[in-house]
Amino acid sequence: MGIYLGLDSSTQSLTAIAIEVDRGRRSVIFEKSLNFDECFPAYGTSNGVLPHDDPLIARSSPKLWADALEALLALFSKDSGVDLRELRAISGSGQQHGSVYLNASAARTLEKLDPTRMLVEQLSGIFSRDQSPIWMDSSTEEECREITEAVGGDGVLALLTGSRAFERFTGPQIRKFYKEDPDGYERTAQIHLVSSYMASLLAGRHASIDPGDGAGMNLMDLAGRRWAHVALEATAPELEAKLPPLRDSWTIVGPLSPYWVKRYGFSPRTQVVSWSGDNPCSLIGVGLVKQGRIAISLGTSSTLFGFMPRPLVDPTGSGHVFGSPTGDFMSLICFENGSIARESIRKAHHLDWAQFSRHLRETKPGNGGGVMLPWIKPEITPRVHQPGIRRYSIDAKDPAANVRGVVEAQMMALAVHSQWMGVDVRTIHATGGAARNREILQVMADVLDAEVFQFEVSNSACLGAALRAYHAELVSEKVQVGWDEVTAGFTNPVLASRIAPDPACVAVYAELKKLYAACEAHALRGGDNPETLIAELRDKFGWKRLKTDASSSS
Ligand code: XUL
Repeated sequence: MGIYLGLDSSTQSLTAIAIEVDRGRRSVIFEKSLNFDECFPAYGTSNGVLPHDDPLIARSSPKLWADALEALLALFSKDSGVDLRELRAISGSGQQHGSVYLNASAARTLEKLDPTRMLVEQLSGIFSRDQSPIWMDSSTEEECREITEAVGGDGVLALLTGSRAFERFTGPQIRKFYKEDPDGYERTAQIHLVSSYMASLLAGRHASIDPGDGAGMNLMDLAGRRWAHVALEATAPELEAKLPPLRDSWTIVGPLSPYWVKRYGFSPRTQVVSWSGDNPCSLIGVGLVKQGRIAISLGTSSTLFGFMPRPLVDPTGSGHVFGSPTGDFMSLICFENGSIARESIRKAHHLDWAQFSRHLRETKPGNGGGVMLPWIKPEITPRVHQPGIRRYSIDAKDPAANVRGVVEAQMMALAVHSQWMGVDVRTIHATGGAARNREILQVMADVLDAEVFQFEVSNSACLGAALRAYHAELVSEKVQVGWDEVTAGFTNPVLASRIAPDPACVAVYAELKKLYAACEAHALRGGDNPETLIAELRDKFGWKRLKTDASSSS
């Protein structure tokens, strides 16, 4: 029998899932989450992000993540009922792109952690930058331009690294830090991703970066899985010396540090396995270990992703190719306005989730020709720097129209912007917190014209991390095992959860998607006012005219 622990250091919380694997028997035996805002209010985060006057800047605290790690492992060691001697390996999943800047004292501090003191107390001297830019930051437009020019254009960078330059990607963030605080950059000995930082805290030594998360930096040669020198040079001087090595996702970083062994009674034989990004981990957690299906994760961000045997770069420039933790590739598109946009509409109309769902049930697909662009935060896909909700033919005060508006917009954006992947989507694996909501998933099925399945474990990133820990241990013991075998019994969708697309609704959305694309074009690129199109749809589907008919934004 073996027990494997997965941790997920996401934007808003730290979660743990422990799995037990005993020949035929496979089960999740522990699951617990600590919400950053609620459990660690002293850091002053809101939805896991530190306050800042500039809406384009989004940072969090690496000390908060360390505090959460200690609190969760303390709780796991005391309350899980797990025999810690059976815990073979721990791996994790980190919010992608976020970076942590450590000085030269970090290596020694990590190695000599004192088990009589709290972790975070001992870390105060190791940072060359107190705050970590995270994936929601979109303040590096200038740095993206500079890097792109230096490497020879969007296409060159995308072919090399899997993505054109994106504001939230780690390379542009590093360049901004180097330009704004050259002394701080000089003092930086090691730049970690959230994933490799958390693994370093567990192992008491600097951990490597895996190709899943490394591909979210605009710094990794995607096909070669090594640092891309031309990109490093375009980003900041002496950068390679400050980056951890790139290693396979199944790399064993080392045994759990004596700190955790002495302070909380963990076994010195428990291995720390390389962490990866949350989306690569989710790919494993929903069982996408070969081509054919896609998954949609409805978390803080919305992401749509799929397994890819060979890297196929997005010619439209909005998608990414990352490494898959299986050693292959994955395609992904990311939308920043995920749970925060749904939550903000829900709160603005004083609804609980049951009322939110009721509005979805009781309103008709197509929203009477109304379209919302719910860009409450700056948006990644499409690129939107000036946040604000845009409404077309939706009354800002009508709760039902706004609920349907936000959900339909999110699903239509997923459909419209994923076409480059060229996947004929028949089946979607839905994951993330909001994938528990069947009304939201019905809209997903109808807009994307695909069957949608739910999973027993909604945090697929965390489950994927636990499965990666299991896989790495097998690899280290030279056991020949396929990913199908690793994931079997954990990642099968719940067959009874199937949500089928309704052909009548699919027909409505086929038209509404065109309207949605026209609204995006109007809002962002000065395209034609979509009113004529709205009127045509009203005639076609017999929808009534709204009093507040003109395009509105607020
Ligand atoms: C992916 C992305 C987000 C974060 C969320 O590129 O930016 O999905 O990984 O944690």
